[in-house]
Amino acid sequence: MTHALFTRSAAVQAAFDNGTPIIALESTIITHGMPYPQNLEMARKVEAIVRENGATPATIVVLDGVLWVGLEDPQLEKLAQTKGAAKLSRADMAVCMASGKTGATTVAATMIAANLAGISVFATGGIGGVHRGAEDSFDISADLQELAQTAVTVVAAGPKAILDVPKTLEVLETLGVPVIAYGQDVVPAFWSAQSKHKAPLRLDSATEIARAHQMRGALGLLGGQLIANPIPKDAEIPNADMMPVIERALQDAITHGITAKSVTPYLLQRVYELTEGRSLSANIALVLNNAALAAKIACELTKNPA
Ligand code: PSU
Ligand code: MN
Repeated sequence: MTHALFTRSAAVQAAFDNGTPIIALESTIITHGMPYPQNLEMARKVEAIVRENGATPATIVVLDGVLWVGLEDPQLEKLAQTKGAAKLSRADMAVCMASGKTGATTVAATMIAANLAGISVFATGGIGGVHRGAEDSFDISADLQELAQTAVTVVAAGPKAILDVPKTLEVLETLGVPVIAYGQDVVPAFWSAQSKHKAPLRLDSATEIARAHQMRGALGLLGGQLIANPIPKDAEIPNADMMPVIERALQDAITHGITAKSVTPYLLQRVYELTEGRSLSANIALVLNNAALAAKIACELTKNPA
């Protein structure tokens, strides 16, 4: 079970040996994206939904220098209560592993690990992107570069609405990353199903998404695809309600001098406080919805291998 670079859980190893579908899941959402105990509840529910849809969940994290692909429940429980885990992206993953430390993987680092472990589909909440005010701060998430170079299909509810969504879409286009809205013509806005931004691409079934993933590989194109899956209507917070909350959270981040890696966790926490928990319920609902779609895509890939 131990490979040179990573360790698979028993369930992920079995799925790998049997050639059954596996879904990668990230851990930053657990350690930096949601408070305890809701983070643990979310992580368990996501794993359950992946299983219900015919795939095996592989939560990815670095624990004491070991890159895990799939966790046993006691590891998940411990991780959800871990304070001070690093937030790992492409830049810091190797240092964390080499120094025997613990770090949670962002979208970028999870894609790297998934690709190493032969996993093609990954479900999360929202990807990082171009932050508002990036013209001054230069704060652009490494998630975008990763999508451009690592062949994993990422299912998310769009870029997080705290970001500059049009600039994020422009950068993705420049990098050659397909942004595919699932079943609608506009890019979803994380907590809200709709936005005013037209989606560059649209597909309406898991089968077509799996086919597009394979077609990219066949064409020899580097990189993955971003599937923008709208939050279910009954769980969404309308854009009009979220706008003032996001504005206020962004102002507070400036007032408190929040920069770099702390920006996204700070904004998510502030939005949670300002919505009195409503944003968290929506965030959990959209992650579950993404996990179900991701599992269906992975099943299609297994059914019809390229
Ligand atoms: N999706 C969520 N909550 C999160 C994240 C995604 O619903 O906390 C995390 C992901 O790990 C993503 C990161 O990669 O936020 C983006 O951070 P940054 O903007 O610092 O690149
Ligand atoms: Mn950043």
